[in-house]
Amino acid sequence: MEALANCAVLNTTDSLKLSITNHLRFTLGAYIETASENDWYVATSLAVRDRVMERATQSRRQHRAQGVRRVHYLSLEYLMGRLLENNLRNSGIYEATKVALSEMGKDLDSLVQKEPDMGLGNGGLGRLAACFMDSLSTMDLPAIGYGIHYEFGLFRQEFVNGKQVEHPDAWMRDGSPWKIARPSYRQTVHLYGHTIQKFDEFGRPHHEWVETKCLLGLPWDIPIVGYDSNTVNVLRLWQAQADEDFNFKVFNEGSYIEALREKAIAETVSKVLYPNDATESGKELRLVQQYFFVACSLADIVRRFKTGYDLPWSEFPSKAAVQLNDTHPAVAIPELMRILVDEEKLEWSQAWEICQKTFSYTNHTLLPEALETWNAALFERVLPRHLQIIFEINKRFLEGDVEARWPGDGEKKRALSLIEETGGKKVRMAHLSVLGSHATNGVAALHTRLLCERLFPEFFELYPDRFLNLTNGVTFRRWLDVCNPQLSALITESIGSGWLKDSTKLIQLDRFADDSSFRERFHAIKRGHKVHLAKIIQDTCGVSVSPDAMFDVQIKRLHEYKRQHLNLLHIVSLYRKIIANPNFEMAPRVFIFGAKAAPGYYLAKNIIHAINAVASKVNHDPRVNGRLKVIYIPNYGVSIAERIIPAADLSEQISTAGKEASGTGNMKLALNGALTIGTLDGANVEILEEVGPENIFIFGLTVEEVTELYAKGYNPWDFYHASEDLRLSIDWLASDYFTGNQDEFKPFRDSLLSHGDPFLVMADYESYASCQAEVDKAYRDQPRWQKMAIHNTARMGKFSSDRTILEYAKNVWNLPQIGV
Ligand code: F55
Repeated sequence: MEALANCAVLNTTDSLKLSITNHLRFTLGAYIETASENDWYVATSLAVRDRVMERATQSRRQHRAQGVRRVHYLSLEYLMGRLLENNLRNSGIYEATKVALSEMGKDLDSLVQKEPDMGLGNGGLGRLAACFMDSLSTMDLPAIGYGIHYEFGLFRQEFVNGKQVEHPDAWMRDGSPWKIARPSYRQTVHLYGHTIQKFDEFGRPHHEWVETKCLLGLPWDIPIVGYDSNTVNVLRLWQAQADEDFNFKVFNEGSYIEALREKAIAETVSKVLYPNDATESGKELRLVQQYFFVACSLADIVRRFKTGYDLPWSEFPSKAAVQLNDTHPAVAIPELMRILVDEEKLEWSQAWEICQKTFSYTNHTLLPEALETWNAALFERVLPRHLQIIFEINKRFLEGDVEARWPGDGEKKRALSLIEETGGKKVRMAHLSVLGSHATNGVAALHTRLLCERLFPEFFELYPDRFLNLTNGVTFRRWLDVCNPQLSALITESIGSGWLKDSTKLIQLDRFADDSSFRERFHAIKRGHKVHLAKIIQDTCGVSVSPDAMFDVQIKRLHEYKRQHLNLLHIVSLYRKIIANPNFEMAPRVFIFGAKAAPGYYLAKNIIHAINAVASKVNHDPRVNGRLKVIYIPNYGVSIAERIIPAADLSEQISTAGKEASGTGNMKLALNGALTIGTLDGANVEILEEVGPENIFIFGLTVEEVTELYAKGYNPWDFYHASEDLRLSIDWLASDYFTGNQDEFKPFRDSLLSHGDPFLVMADYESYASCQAEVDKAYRDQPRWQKMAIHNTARMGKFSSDRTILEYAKNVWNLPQIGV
């Protein structure tokens, strides 16, 4: 691999052996003969890290020397998963390391499993940030990711009697070989207090934020290794610490215990990730988390600007782009204004221009309950100066651009205001984000259209040029090369290397769909993964499944809009038909679920229980006779996804049209040769365009039909009465058959009937069930299915996050690609 030629000597088997044994002996103080598997994992990771750090330093030096613009990705979440295997494969030393270890009697593939997942995110948004970090390094773009060093990531899920129970995820209890503390870049953050107006020697007023509480932020750096590239960017995560000086006074007063209590409170700020993936908690600690990491990150960016260059502030945006991953870091906008106006004494209008040029914002949801707002009184208590700044931004906006465009129009002002006035004042973080940025993007074509038409119609009218679409993507390294090395090797053998870095080349695989010997090899790889997953299922769920059955997979957060319950109703219907007719013919299917529910989301938890209850009946009913299995794999996350995705035959993407912004699991599954059954929602629309209607199963209402149905008055009972199949399934599920208690799934049934079925499960059921019958037919024609699967893999080139990130670089950040 050419990119590594300059340090080839470090990457030989002998050199790796020496490094690993040195780390075992000198870093870990272990005897080679008795070192634990974990010691070997740590020593191997450190040996890789040494090689990577060299390149991280070089990248930083190069970026600084060239004075290039950098992107700073601000995200509350990074779902990184495991790093060792990814870093080995990306840096081209996987094989050498495997040999080095095996010569010392160790198996690399079992060592990599020792690594705990770095699960610092909820779902798609957090995993997208991780894919973007991989693509930024691979595409040689100068970038830093900023986030929070959570002590506890997303909770670990367990089932007790079929119900979800949450446990803390202590991912770094034993430390992590990948993170490096950077105490010299520690930052101080202020919170609470109040503001006072003061005057300078010319009688000009300014604001001071006083009597604040202080927190320290300690940065931890994680190197991000690109594939076949020498660029190593970093992910910098902030850990909250107590300010020792602040506590010193209390110590002196003899309140030792009191001082330590303060310290413990300070450290709660980076303690735990909030486990909600679609509703805002409105909790003070969450706001403090947001501001803490934003303030640390901006101070870090400003420090680099001030020490690295001697340029006027007007040049700040030419050195720094800042991307807001949803509204969660949007407090960065008033924070940069505070720095520029209060500390650097810039004029407001100049500061505002700098802000808008610096920031850009990605929206990830249209769901009204997920749009972040903060109670103004709470906001004022935590960040009094920032609320003042937001009011000032709003005043100038409403009296300026809005008044100029729609003179005297109070309705337009109410719609566009940064402050919602009904039911107590609230700060609308999405409006703040659009206004404080030069670009706002949606994450799939359909989503961006709805963003402009429905979520921000007035902003779109006022500033149409600020909106753009950037369809999501996923990194083909982790989601094909690492998780499916067999398929990766087959592709390289067939079309040559290069496709992992230039995904447009993947289309060359398309013609192999007609080659029966290729099809056999493709199928054998899929079957191998199914055998492997069957073993995992046996070990974790105690159920045996056949690798020759269709593996039908729905893996994503548990949410009503994603409609896992639509899937379940269809399963119950099949179960009923099988029992009613012992000769009922169908291709044997294993329905596989993986999903965590937010701990406070009562109905989602009821649905989980229902799936598990149906599973335990179906899996033990002899009448089913091998035709049906239902598996709920506990504790879904990145690493288990890497096992499930290569083994999937069918990918369930069945959200209510208009609700799923993009989806990225849909892309990973299709890339690994699963066929999609899906609605015309999110990126499914674009997947359909790429694979063609003959290679996908589309059903259900379109966005326009959904709107029409709501408008004319939706009554789920109409569908209940019209379909005997649906009626019998729901009533059976809500009976005492599955748990012995007929009220157990009443919340589930009520949500679909008496509570109005907000996500149109009933309305889409018939269309879904008949589409599933088409799937069954297609699967029974194996040559046809294999061809479709190969077309899916071959036609996924568009959905590489490299393509997405190059679009951001060109259309939003104006970033150059810098080879190191
Ligand atoms: C996390 C915290 C809060 Cl407060 C709200 C939402 C989330 C979250 O995890 N959202 C999320 O994952 N959104 C998803 O983003 C993906 C990447 O753009 C999309 O593909 C997906 O459609 C969207 O639901």
